[in-house]
Amino acid sequence: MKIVDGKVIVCSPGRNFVTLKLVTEDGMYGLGDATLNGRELAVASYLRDHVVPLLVGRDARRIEDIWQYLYKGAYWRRGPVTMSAIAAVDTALWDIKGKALNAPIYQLLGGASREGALVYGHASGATIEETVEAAARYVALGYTAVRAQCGVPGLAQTYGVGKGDVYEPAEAGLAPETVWSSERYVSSVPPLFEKLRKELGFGVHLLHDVHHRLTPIEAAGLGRALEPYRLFWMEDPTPAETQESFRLIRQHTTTPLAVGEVFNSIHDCRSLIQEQLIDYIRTTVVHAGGISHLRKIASLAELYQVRTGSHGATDLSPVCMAAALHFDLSVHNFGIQEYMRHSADTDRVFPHAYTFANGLMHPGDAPGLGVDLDEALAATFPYSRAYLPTARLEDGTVHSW
Ligand code: KDG
Ligand code: MG
Repeated sequence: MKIVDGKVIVCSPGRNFVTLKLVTEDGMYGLGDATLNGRELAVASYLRDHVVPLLVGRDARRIEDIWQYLYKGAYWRRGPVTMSAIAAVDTALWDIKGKALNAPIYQLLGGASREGALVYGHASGATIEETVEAAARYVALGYTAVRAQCGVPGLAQTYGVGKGDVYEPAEAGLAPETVWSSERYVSSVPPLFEKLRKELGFGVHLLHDVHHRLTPIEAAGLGRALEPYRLFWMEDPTPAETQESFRLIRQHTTTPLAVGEVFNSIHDCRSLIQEQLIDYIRTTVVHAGGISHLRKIASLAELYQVRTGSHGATDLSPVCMAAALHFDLSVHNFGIQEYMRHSADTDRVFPHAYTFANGLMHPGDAPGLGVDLDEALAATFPYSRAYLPTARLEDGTVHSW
């Protein structure tokens, strides 16, 4: 089953997406998400100019061999651009394999380990009251897990706080700069969760994302202050290039920790997992080398009772969402899946079989991924430059966010 063509489709139905479509000699095709928010065209070129020429003529059935060939053969290993490109190839090949064998991918990964994947939605608001109302709306929709983010008094704009019901992580044009204050932030979070628990009780899982903005000791203090509200997790408390930072946080708090949406390889989280410094690993299909590599991370994590909690913001396309759900349904140590609903235009461009009911999602039983791409419709939504915002402290110093 030779690969005869590889097409890179860049479109923007509400936001930018990069999709790889691999075609085989018998006319079968598979899709892979290659979207790297704010750096989309770098991955598109990596695929189009450097990877697709290497794939033509190869046997589409040899998923692991092609993965190793692209990873080891490039000499330049890891990094978000390389690993997103490899992820797209890997996902597309799993899609083809599923279609060829007439089976949904999760059946090829060992079958379902559960009835559905627990997902969490995103509640946010400028004030505590608005955020509590948004969280209550998710509960009314059937969600049993909700991430809550709130505006910070004294800061004009806070990343992670959506506008209306849609939260889009990038903004059109050049990267906007926002002002950040960790002092103002850390004192604003405990009252939010106090109010959420008062209004919603303890029957719903509550999550919070720190977006890598605190130092380890600040994060330790916040984790400790949040203990009475029993969070499902505190996410990305500090930048994780230095995996040892988490030792310090861990010494001070029992609030569960999640990290890894920006990781692209098992090497980024090896110490975090082996030293049990985290509870959830957030690596995703698209940014961490595809279904094949994510399964290796999950297997390592399983040994240490670390569970998965894959990133699933709207900048990860429905192709990635479908792949994530096949992974989530099958791996034993699944924890939770992030689910930010896509815009109506995105859903029309990427028709899909996955469904949501009663707080759980299922990838469906269509062969392969169960997601398609309407290329004619996609062509009506051309690429449009957009960036994630950046942050500076009140004195102008660039800050992690
Ligand atoms: O592209 C980056 C966003 O997807 C990310 O900042 C959103 O932190 C995020 C999350 O947890 O969804
Ligand atoms: Mg996050």
